[in-house]
Amino acid sequence: MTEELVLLDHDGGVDDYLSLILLMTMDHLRVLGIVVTPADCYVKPAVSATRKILDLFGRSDVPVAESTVRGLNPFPRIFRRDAFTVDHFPILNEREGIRAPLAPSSGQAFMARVLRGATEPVTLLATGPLTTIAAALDLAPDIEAKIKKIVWMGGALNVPGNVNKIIEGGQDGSAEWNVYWDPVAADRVWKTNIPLILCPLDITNLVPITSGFVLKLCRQRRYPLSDLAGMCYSLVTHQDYYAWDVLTTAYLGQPEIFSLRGWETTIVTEGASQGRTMVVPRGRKVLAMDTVDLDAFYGYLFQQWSR
Ligand SMILES: [Ca+2]
Repeated sequence: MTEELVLLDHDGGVDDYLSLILLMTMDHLRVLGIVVTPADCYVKPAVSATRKILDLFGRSDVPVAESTVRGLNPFPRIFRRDAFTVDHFPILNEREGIRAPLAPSSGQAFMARVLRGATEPVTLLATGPLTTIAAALDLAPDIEAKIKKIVWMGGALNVPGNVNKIIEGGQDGSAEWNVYWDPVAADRVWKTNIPLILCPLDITNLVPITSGFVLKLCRQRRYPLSDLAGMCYSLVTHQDYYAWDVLTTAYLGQPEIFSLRGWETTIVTEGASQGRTMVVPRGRKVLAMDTVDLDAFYGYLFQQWSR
């Protein structure tokens, strides 16, 4: 069996580093590169932290690229500053200098180049907005054929969104943040024929990060990955936090613990519902993660991070 080729496009939030820390434990995948989309982060420290995590894994061969796209609805600054903290974690800075290469081109150009050069279609794992993917498709429309599927943390199908009505005045609360950041980009991807597998809020609502979970991870701190993951989670224990991106990523490692369900959907790009992933008859067909074996999911995290 050939290895599955994967390109990760993340947006630098705490959850995104945890996803990277999980993804890099999956020995059956070949990670071709990592793109950082400047959404839920400040991008320089997010790129730096990403490269340092690769170095920690001994995977300094994996290139990292900085996307230069912009969103329509920026994430609040208070969410974005965690990138600076993670970039200064002691475990990521024992050694001076960074080895994992920084791609000389923009993240979107890098994505297009990697996909064009891939020997077979590539799975895109996207844990942030779809803007970089949309930009890469605009740069190089032929890469659509090289994308096997997009596994995306995004959308809220039959539950409320997580864009706060008060912080984001004028919105109706139906949008999920990764769509809301750039609904036009999501719509661009919706208009392709690329198979889409969503990990929407409908299922991520089942995986809150509890204090008990974080403390259990701390009990196995003797493993460097548990120490690092525990540090990341400690930054978010004061707020309502979910394993949004981590659950999405776990699908690549343990698809058999999930069930999928098909939906017909459209992206609302304007007005008070912009960023809503609306279920409509004859809409764009997507698959969404529908159920997950929770014990198996948490067990998988504790197992993968025991190294
Ligand atoms: Ca993210």
